[in-house]
Amino acid sequence: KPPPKQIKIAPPVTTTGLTDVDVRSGMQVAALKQAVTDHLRYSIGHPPVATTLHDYYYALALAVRDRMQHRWLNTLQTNFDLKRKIVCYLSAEFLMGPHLGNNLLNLGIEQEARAALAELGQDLDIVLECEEEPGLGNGGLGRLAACYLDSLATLQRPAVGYGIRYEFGIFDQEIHDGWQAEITDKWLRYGNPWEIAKPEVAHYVNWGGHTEYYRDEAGNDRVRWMPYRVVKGTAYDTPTQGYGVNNCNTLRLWSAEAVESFDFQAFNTGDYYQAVEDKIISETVTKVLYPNDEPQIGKHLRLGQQYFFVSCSLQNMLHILSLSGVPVENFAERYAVQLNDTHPSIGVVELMRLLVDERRLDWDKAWAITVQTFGYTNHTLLPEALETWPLPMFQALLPRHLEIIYEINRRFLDEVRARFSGDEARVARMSLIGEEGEKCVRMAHLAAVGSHAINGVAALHSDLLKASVLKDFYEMWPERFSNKTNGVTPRRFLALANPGLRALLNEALGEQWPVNMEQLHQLEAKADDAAFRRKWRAIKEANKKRLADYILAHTDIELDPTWLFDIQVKRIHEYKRQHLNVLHIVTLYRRLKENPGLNISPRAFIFGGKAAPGYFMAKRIIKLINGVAETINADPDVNTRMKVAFVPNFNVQNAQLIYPAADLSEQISTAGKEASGTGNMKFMLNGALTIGTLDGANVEIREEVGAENFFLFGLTTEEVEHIKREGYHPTDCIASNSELRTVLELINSGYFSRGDAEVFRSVVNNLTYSDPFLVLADYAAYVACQERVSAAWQDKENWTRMSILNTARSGKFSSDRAIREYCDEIWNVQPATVKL
Ligand code: GLS
Repeated sequence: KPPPKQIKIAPPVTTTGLTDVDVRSGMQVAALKQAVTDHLRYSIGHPPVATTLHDYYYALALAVRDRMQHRWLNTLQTNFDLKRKIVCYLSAEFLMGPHLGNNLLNLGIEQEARAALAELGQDLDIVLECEEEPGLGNGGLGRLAACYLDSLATLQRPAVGYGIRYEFGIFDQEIHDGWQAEITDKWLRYGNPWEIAKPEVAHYVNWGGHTEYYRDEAGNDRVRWMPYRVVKGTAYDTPTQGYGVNNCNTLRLWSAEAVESFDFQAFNTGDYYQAVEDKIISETVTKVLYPNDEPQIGKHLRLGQQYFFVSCSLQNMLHILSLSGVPVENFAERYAVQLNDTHPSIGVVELMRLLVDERRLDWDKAWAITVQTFGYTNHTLLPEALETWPLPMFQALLPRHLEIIYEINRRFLDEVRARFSGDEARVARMSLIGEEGEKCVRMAHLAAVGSHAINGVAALHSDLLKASVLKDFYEMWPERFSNKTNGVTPRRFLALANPGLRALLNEALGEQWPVNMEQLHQLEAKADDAAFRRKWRAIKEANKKRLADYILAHTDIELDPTWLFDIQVKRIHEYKRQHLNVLHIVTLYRRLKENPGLNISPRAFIFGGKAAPGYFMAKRIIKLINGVAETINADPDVNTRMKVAFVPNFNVQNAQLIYPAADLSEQISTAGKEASGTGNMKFMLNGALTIGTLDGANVEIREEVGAENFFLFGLTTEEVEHIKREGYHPTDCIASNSELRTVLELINSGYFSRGDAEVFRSVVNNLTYSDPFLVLADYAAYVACQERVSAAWQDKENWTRMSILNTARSGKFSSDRAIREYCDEIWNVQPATVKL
């Protein structure tokens, strides 16, 4: 066929005088209004009588996406033209949160959109609430990936986030009679205006079967993988807009589909039902996110998910490389691939397979490219979270990969023996195959061997990594190790979440602080200005009012915004010690009951967080919080001075209401257990004071804000280890502390469970006879520290001073700082300015 004739089409002029170009890309009120109207009519198509609020949300989202599309295409073209190295962030989770508000902010068109909707009789804030957030992550690890995408685009770094398009994200949590109930997250139910399906961008992924050896035309021995099943992965792209720049990067999520042609055999033999069943099996790969945060879940399907998205992503990189005419030998010059924990670490083996089996590179060359390409971030030291896969399961799913692992391991262990001759114990410890008990593949070792850079996520964590789980690897390759303290995006978690504070900061500092957080230091001088402090307090109180309204609407619990808001929101886990918080609450409750005249600072204790559905103790802790809340909130002797609320379904959307409303941030994990934490940073940014242990990034938060502005308590990592080594007996803590004993007895008696003494027996017994996270060992120090908090709260002016200093000194915890460090020290990726 001859190529289509080139014709020039004049942009049509609409009745409002806007050109079509303006309607698709104009940033003014009139263009946005016309765009919303057009999308209502042409993309959604409900008659006016049937138009819903959600339709307005959808139409505005599409209008915003059009504006991003324009920037996105320019970004892709610029990156292509400049031949820049690209960051590929491989993550099984991206907890993006609602897009619309953030995209309006990053494009700088919030006011315009608000005005456009107002002209259509709609309120932007109400329309924003219609968005169903994509909860494609469990907690900190997935949200970190989302913050990093925001910073990569804002810092103009070419980047792609590669992950999985789960049909069901993290479950929605409801509270029924104090217990957590899990509801399927049908986030795609009403469509997703942010993604663009790319059915033509597809890759095929093999599963199972066996391998065959053959000799190629040149006489070289080669391996062919004869799979049992082939699954097709198709791309869904979500543009991620940088703040105040034109750069708009890509989040590319893969969705699994059946390969029709693969089923022909079944169709032809008339086995239609078998063919349909195969289709269903293929499509389950990307059905659901596993709702476990820290502990690994050793499920066959989970390994399948990991391999599926990693294989699609690497094939995609190779494909784009060849489209660009770049030889495969230059792969590592064009791509910096980061492994977000071990979940994508099968990528090390898959890249070797693609290079050696499919591109026919020789092993040494392929290995050099692989190690140069990958970086590995470790996010946890908890032993139960370190991924290993039983050999039989691994072999059944990925037979070729196991062979490659054996070869990597053989060469690697030779190296170990050459360096540490005679040390066979070390060889066994470092092997990619674990042989004590059931044989398994150790994914952290694979990631460490296959990466040129290995990092932890806070200074303390990176040090512990070198001293514990990766000690042998540190001794082998000290130059590979570094620390990259986590960060959070100040755009979403300050500018968007806290509009009151944003306005005050703009007034005090100008409008550059969201991209230059070091400027916040200028606030330090304002901390001594009484008028500024008054404004600061008014903003905090308005935020507390906003949260109190939300909590009232969702729990029927009424909180007084003048009280101290003491908040702990995060996944429920024993190491995070929500139950330590509860012990303090019950202590305070008892003190008030015994001594009604006691002078305490009135406090609202607020909790939020999901428990893994199979985590027995975490679910009891939720019930305990709700049981204590029910009793206290109903007790007129105390409920004018203390109340407890559990916010159901903690997610990114309500987090944006919660962080700005906090006076006190609870960061009370057992020292040495929380790798970093990022909630701690979001609270600090919004002017909360921290009560915390020397764990994760708390250490650096305290360093930045100054010891006098941080409530420190508890055992240090060394003390924790020492006590554990010596043999820890929680009963000793109880014997020496009568108040603690009474508190535990009260909980055990059924007092907080309507007389049913069974409900919390397991929690109390666990603390009494085992207490793996030293809750009781830290109890007395925690209660004493909380008394210091109460005393400090009495001095409003000084509290406000400390609050201002927290925000003023939070600049280090911007994800921009973290991403600059990754770009400069691991990825070697330069900015590319995008012009329209
Ligand atoms: C986590 C850690 O538990 C957090 O401390 C850390 O802040 C986060 C991001 O680095 O990663 N690891 C994990 O498996 N889930 C997390 O949230």
